Parts: sequence; C-alpha cells; structure tokens
Amino acid sequence: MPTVYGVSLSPFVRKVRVALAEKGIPYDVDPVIPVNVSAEYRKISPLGKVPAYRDGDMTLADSSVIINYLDRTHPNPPLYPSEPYDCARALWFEEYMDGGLVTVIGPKIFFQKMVGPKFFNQKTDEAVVKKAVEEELPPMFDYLEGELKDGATSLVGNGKQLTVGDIAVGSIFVNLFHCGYGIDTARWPKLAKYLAALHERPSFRPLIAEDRGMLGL
Ligand SMILES: N[C@@H](CCC(=O)N[C@@H](CS)C(=O)NCC(=O)O)C(=O)O
Repeated sequence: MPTVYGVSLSPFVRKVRVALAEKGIPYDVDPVIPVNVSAEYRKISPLGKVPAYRDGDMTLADSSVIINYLDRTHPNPPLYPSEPYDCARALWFEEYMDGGLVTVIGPKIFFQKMVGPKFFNQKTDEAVVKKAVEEELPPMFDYLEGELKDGATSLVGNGKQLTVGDIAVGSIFVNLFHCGYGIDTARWPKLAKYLAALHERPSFRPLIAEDRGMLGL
C-alpha cells in the first residue's frame, strides 16, 4: 500500500488524499508534522515539507508532483482535462491556491486561530485575522465567483469535470471553514454552492470529519 506522509490539517496533504480517494487508491498515512523533521524524512522530502509520498521503492515530494504521478499511474478519473486550455486553467487554479489563497488563509487565519493557540500555546493576533478576513479575502472570492459558471461544480471548462484545480481550491477552504468562517451566499452565491458541493464529495467529507475530531470542533 502506498504511504502519504503529512498531517491531515495541511491543505497540501488534503489535496493528495482527496486525489487518492477520487481515484479509489487505498493508502496509509504517516502523520509527519513539518517542524524539525528527521534526516530520514528529508531524504524523501528534501525541503522538509509535507506531503511526501511512497509507492514501493519510489518516493516523491510536493502535492502537485504527487498528483501528477497519480494521474499517470491511475488515469481514471482524469484530474487534468485533455483539452490544452482547460488543462492549463486547471493548473492555474492549483497555483492560485498555492500562491494566493494559502498565503492568506494559512498563516493569517488558520495558523492564527487554530494551530497557534491549540498546538503552540500562542495567542491569536486578531488584527491580522480581521485584515485577512475583511480586506484580503473578499477580492479573492470576487475573482473565483467571476470564474464560475452558473451551477458549476468545477472552475474549468464546461464546469462539470473535477480537476486538480478544484481539489486544490476546495482543500484550502476546508481550513478557512474550520475557523468558523463561511461564504456569504448573497454576495458570492456561485462560490458558496460550488464549495458546498465539493466538500460533500465522498473524497472530502471523511477528511473534514477527521480534522474536526482532531481540532475538537
Ligand atoms: N508546494 C508544496 C507546499 C507544501 C507546504 O508548504 N507544506 C507546508 C504544510 S501546509 C509545510 O510543510 N511547511 C513546512 C515548511 O515550510 O517548512 C506542495 O504543494 O506540497
């Protein structure tokens, strides 16, 4: 059985686990916490980050790399559209998560509200959270709302095929929702419906429940 290395609260670990579930691949989890990782772990993940992945003798690091590998070894269902522009757009939304949404939701909201107080005995900096929630996230929500077609369950193409971009975007919103925030359905109706449908998928639902147990929610 392959192994996913990384604690489940990480949006990047969640990305990989959702992709595995969508493809019906059974796996084990080794819940590595990416702080002062062992020299042994650095051999698998030279940057010391999670997730990493082991498939027999082969090891990989980085969620994007791992999901690309999974899509080649287990092509069904495909997580990268075959049409070139749609595929590029799927990759763009994956990057928009990593380079955009994560930079606000990760350190400024999820770390401040959950990880710091619960695991590192640190107080929440409410000013940082307030600025992120009130000023930094709304333009990102506006952007995503504008990219979604009516009733779309995917950001890409005809709005129907789940892609790596949807998994990435859906994954980081799990961290936001764990902090008690939601999406204003009057202001961002398409985004709210899109995320609700994503998080209801059998690939996301058990992972969200697992996190909630860990966070005592
Ligand atoms: N681009 C990487 C990002 C992974 C990442 O930043 N993981 C975080 C946890 S959410 C981590 O391991 N941080 C520890 C560190 O940066 O040293 C991926 O897609 O896997």
